Amino acid sequence: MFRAGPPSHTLLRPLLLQMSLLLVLAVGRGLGRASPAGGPLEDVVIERYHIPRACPREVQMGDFVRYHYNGTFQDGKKFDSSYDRSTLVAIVVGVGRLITGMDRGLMGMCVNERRRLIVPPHLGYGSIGVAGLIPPDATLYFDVVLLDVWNKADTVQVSTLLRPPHCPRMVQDSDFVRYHYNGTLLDGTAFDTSYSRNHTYNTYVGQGYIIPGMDQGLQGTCMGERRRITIPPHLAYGENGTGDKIPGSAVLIFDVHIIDFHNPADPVEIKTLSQPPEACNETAKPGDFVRYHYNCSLLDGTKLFSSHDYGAPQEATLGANKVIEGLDTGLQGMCVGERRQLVVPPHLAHGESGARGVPGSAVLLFEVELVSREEGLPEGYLFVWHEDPPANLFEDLDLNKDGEVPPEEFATFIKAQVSEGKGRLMPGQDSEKTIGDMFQNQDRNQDGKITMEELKLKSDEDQERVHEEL
Ligand SMILES: *[C@@H]1O[C@H](CO)[C@@H](O)[C@H](O)[C@H]1NC(C)=O
Ligand SMILES: *[C@@H]1O[C@H](CO)[C@@H](O)[C@H](O)[C@H]1NC(C)=O
Ligand SMILES: *[C@@H]1O[C@H](CO)[C@@H](O)[C@H](O)[C@H]1NC(C)=O
Ligand SMILES: *[C@@H]1O[C@H](CO)[C@@H](O)[C@H](O)[C@H]1NC(C)=O
Ligand SMILES: *[C@@H]1O[C@H](CO)[C@@H](O)[C@H](O)[C@H]1NC(C)=O
Ligand SMILES: *[C@@H]1O[C@H](CO)[C@@H](O)[C@H](O)[C@H]1NC(C)=O
Ligand SMILES: [Ca+2]
Ligand SMILES: [Ca+2]
Repeated sequence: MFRAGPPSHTLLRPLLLQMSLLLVLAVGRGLGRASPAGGPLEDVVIERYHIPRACPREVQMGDFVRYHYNGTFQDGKKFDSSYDRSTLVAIVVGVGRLITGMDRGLMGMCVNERRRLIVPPHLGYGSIGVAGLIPPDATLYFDVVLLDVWNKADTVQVSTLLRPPHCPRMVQDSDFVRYHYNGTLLDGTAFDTSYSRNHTYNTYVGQGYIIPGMDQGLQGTCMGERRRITIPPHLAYGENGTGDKIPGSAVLIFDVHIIDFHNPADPVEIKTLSQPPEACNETAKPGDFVRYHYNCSLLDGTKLFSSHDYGAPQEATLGANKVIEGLDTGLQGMCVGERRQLVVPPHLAHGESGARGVPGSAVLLFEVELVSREEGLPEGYLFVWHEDPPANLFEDLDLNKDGEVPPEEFATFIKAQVSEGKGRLMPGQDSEKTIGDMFQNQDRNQDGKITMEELKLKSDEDQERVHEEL
């Protein structure tokens, strides 16, 4: 509901009298006349018959108010009621736009307070009355309930309900925030809540995507913070309101709970929690095959995934697009035995649309521990020798010396090289599969055996390619 168009700044035109408020508005006023009895003039009598426990603000001269009322004569006969119209009264008080009795009678009122006002004729419609509706010299009785009060000079009010002790960073312009909210009017009527949709409200802040009061009110919040944001109508939906839940000229209260936020420019945040007891010389790098334990949660503590659920560490080749980018980055540079905390923004995780169990645009919190690391091979290689390859490679491969090398001979030879520590296979893949792939690469005519002519080391191939290019 906040995806209003461009923010509106034209909300404070003087309220028109079109609200069809014939009677409580001042009309040709019969003021200054003596009371019928000729004695001193009576003032309006105010009976405050319901005063709410909390009253953060009382009506003052010049405030705008929204209220409901019933107007009756002394005999109880109704002459007017705001309930008979679709809109309640929304008007500025104390400046002569209402009959004087009402202007005075509303002063000092609290939201949700109920008053009975007894308005003598000279503070109402005087000795003239209103033709056909109010007889001359009528005393008027109003039952009034105040629903809203604000002033043109009001700004966004913020009060912190719960601030987490640890707040390394606060929301600022152009951050993307995910939050829950309950929206109510000043009198407590709920108009909307994010919980009814089962997901957070997500938006950029400070860019005019939301009402101006919310753009301001979210600034400076921490992750996990609960805050009450009170927004006057000129920074919300103005004199016309919106939908059927937000009336015109309404003050809005949003209780918000910040789940997370990030900036599209954010990198992965990496914090080492503990180092292994012994110094490590070699840290994980792209191409390495690693095993790691991890716990993954949302920033509000909701647990999502954990390697402990599977009883075995997760395995991955780094830099091979096998895990989300932020996790890959966060695992690089780790020592075996090190523990880290990673905060991964959504553009380096599951993005705007999320994934199974991961809400769209969610920031993820990882705790990772590197369990093992195997040196990777250069890109494109399946096997490398630690030193120079055998001088007569084909003869060594051709175990039975019949001039051809079938898969069995090839596999036997490579496995022997590995077990004798002369070379190693690409980590992270079943060795039978890797050896099978190597055989396929060498058996260039695909007849199931490798000949002397076919056999060629990748390093030589690469060199030839370079020569060709020269
Ligand atoms: C006005 O009268 C209606 C109907 O009797 C009642 O429901 C309502 O509470 C009254 N309003 C006030 C402000 O007394
Ligand atoms: C929200 O979740 C509750 C409980 O899972 C479900 O009853 C309700 O229909 C859901 N509402 C929406 C709008 O998805
Ligand atoms: C409110 O509604 C009236 C009548 O529809 C329209 O003329 C006016 O421009 C609206 N005001 C705002 C601030 O949108
Ligand atoms: C919204 O109201 C519900 C129900 O009262 C409450 O559980 C929740 O914490 C409230 N959320 C906020 C952000 O105030
Ligand atoms: C770290 O490097 C030093 C010197 O290069 C070496 O003596 C030591 O064994 C290495 N330690 C590990 C754990 O590899
Ligand atoms: C994950 O959480 C479990 C307990 O829930 C804990 O024992 C384990 O150390 C955590 N793992 C990592 C990698 O932090
Ligand atoms: Ca052979
Ligand atoms: Ca062949």
